[in-house]
Amino acid sequence: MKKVLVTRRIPEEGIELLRSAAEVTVSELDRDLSGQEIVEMGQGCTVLLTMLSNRIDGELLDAVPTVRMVANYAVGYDNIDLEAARRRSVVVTNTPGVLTETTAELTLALILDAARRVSEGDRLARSGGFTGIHPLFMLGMGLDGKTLGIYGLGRIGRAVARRARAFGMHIIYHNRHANSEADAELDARWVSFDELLSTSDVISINAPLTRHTRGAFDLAAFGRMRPGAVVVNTGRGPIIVEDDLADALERGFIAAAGLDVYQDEPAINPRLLALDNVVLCPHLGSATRECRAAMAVMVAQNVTAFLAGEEPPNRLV
Ligand code: 8YV
Repeated sequence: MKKVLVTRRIPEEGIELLRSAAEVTVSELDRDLSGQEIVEMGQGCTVLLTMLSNRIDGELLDAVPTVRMVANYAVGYDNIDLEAARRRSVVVTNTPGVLTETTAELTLALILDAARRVSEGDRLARSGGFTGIHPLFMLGMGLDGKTLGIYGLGRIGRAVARRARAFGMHIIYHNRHANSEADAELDARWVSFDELLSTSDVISINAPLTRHTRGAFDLAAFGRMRPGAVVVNTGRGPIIVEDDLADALERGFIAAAGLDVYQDEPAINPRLLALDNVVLCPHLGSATRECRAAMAVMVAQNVTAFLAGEEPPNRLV
């Protein structure tokens, strides 16, 4: 039987499926494996089942020459050097689709929280700060009739837009290209990046991390936004320059932010930790029992298809 290394425990549904087709080793360490540990534990394996936190590059692949497949337990794959995999004829897969609605839910949670100051109010209430309501107490921003600007209108961006429409929001978006199907479905309008920045009341970042998106939200970008704007990021941390976001929040360029992803996870910029007008979530976008189980089955189906000599359903290279 071929060997599979699973670099971190995933839901049992996936492990069971894997065990029907391979000899499976699941790392028992309750933490991310280092590259060196993956190399050591991956010797003799045909498949590495990896997490977003595992950096897979050419050097690592050369050190585990039996590996023919990297099955990522995530939809995003910026942790994998696809070109290096392609050059070595290593197949790479991801888990698209099953986390779309789940991640959109968390995006709305952050939008609502940041706009209506839920977490801030929770902290205040716990620390004895609720001494009675008054007309100017903790005013936030209402969403009804406001404009949501989506940066990256892919599967997740569209699921965010559908939910936001139920809250009475108008949708604009910026992608490299307009998407006429989405325009019709969501009554959405493609705008330039500049227009997205200057006309959105809420900006939701739902793009993958690429050389085009890395660092797109810097001080200049925050400076073009409305002073009352709320920025939410459930895409990838490095799309925002965190120090610039801290500057923008401190200087009142924007009103609030909600983050699920960070530039250097799991570290969180101490300047953001110190601010009350930013909601910080520990990368929970896909963190529901249902979603993580579906991801586990999907990653396992990719592996079992590959081991059976078939085309894995979610092949990237
Ligand atoms: C991961 C994510 O799914 O799938 C992605 O791209 O960003 C995450 O939600 C999660 O880290 C899986 O453990």
